[in-house]
Amino acid sequence: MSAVTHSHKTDFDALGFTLVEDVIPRDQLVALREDLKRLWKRAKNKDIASVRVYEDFPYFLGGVNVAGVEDPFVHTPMLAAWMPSSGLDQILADLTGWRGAELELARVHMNDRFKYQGFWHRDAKVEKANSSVVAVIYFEDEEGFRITPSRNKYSAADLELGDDMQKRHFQGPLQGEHIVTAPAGSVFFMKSYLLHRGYNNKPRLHLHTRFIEAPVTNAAGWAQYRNPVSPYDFGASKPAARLRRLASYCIPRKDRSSLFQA
Ligand SMILES: O=C(O)CCC(=O)C(=O)O
Repeated sequence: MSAVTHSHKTDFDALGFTLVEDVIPRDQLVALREDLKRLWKRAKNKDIASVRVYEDFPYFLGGVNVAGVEDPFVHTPMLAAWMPSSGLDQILADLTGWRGAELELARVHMNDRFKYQGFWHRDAKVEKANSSVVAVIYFEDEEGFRITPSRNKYSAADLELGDDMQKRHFQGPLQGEHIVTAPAGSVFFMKSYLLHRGYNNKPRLHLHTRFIEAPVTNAAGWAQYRNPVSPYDFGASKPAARLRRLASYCIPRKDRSSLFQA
């Protein structure tokens, strides 16, 4: 039976996004979460090179404040085994009507002691409005992700406001934005061109994926996905610079609070 209800489909068509709950069964969720936490620990100990450390995640004490692991399927065979059997292929087919879906990006996002407040941006050009979809798979309860729906003037494909906003690196609130509340085990699907920004105020752990339309689905091949990124350069910043940056995160700025979690 498909997890997609009439209301998911209506939301996806009208807004460009929808949240599907209980995609990951409870026993799998617990095992996957533990496996991903082990991955996170290894990344903090610099055992994994293909990581993201955002500008606003300075590391100081207790290991690297890792914000993402780029090649999760290489490092967590459990996640790689789960992915093709997740049911995402059927959900994507039901929501989009695509003949098939190809995985174009997979990255685990995490963070602990700082908030994340990203800039408004699109993940695909407006030309891909109906052929590219982001799916965010939550392993912990999460709240804060901001998105503007397809009919909102900032997301609208026939206006340039969204692209302008992206160029301005804007972080403040936008009229008509939705704030996503996602329980662990749920998956948030959104058209990739919609204007959105990451935001969270609690430790988080999710798998960020992006799919494009394809002639067929080869779900078994999804776990083969590799992200061609260079290893993170841990030597690029000096302790004094990290300390200065850490201090600056205590101070609220225009359209941005301090980056310490509440
Ligand atoms: O970190 C997040 O929650 C969102 C990241 C994001 O928007 C992206 O990777 O496109």
